[in-house]
Amino acid sequence: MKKTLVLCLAVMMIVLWCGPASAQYKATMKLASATAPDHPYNLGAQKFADLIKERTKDRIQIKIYPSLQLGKGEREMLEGVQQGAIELLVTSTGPLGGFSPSINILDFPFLFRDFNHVDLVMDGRIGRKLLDDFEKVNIKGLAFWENGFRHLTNSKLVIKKVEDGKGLKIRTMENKVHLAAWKSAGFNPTPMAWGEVFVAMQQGVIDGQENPIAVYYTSKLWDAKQSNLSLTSHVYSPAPILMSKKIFDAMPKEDQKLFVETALEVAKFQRKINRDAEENRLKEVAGKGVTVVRDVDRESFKKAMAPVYDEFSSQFPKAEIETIMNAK
Ligand code: EAX
Repeated sequence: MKKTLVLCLAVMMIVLWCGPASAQYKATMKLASATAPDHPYNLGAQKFADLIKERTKDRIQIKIYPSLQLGKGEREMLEGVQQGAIELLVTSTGPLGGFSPSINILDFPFLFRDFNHVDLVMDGRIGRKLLDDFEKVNIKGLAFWENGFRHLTNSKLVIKKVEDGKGLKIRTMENKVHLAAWKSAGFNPTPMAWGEVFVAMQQGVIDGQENPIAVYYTSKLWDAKQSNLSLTSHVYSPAPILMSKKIFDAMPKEDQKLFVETALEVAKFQRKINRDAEENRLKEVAGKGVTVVRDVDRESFKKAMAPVYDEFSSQFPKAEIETIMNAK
């Protein structure tokens, strides 16, 4: 009895002396992305880094590496996260299906009605499940930040309805659902890592691509002959912030909780700056001579891309899709 008491006292002394485990934990981490420094990915990343630094009283420092500084594409950087060489990554869903297949359910065209619908699903049970599925491949899903609704651009012509773009050579992300959607729409799509797209468009290897306004604007795609921007909003693009599970698990519980909570908090901030900037950016690029097509016949794209739902119905049954579509 006396021995046990002494032991407990000793442990208590050590804990009091050393303080909670987190007090000892110090780290410097890298947070990577594929986009330009002023893209909302990196504005969110800086906010996250600042909050983590403040809330851990400088114990955890996070340095931001935008513009593919840590890899030639999002796939390669995600492999770095799996190995623990890169601690954190904000990425599109482009190559993610190759790591966690369930995430591709978010890549179906015209799945989301609007931003409210998006927030409902991403911040709800479905979103959390899709993030947690990454743990099977040594990746910790923290939260869903935003890329945005994607729009079609090209160097050749004004596109209002899907027929206008038949046979056009466009780049898609390395994403089987996106590729199938554009094939079904009669375009000539080719998957390509983001780092290769700008030069491929400048050299006319491809005629067009599709991305949210923030990517179009912060990557200055009008300098790559993308003078026609059709507001197709044909698919919503989330951007999960992912962490090396090895490094996440090595952090004290308090810090793990802090990372998840702060990532969820920054998601609201990051989505807001992305959405609030869109209209002004459209006006600005129109001022640079870009043809911004607002009256796109979206129904023509929706109809032309609809067959992909059947094409992948064995992997993504109708019921699962409808659960997302009908979320209110
Ligand atoms: O994540 O590859 C893409 O088109 C993505 O939208 C871009 O890399 C930002």
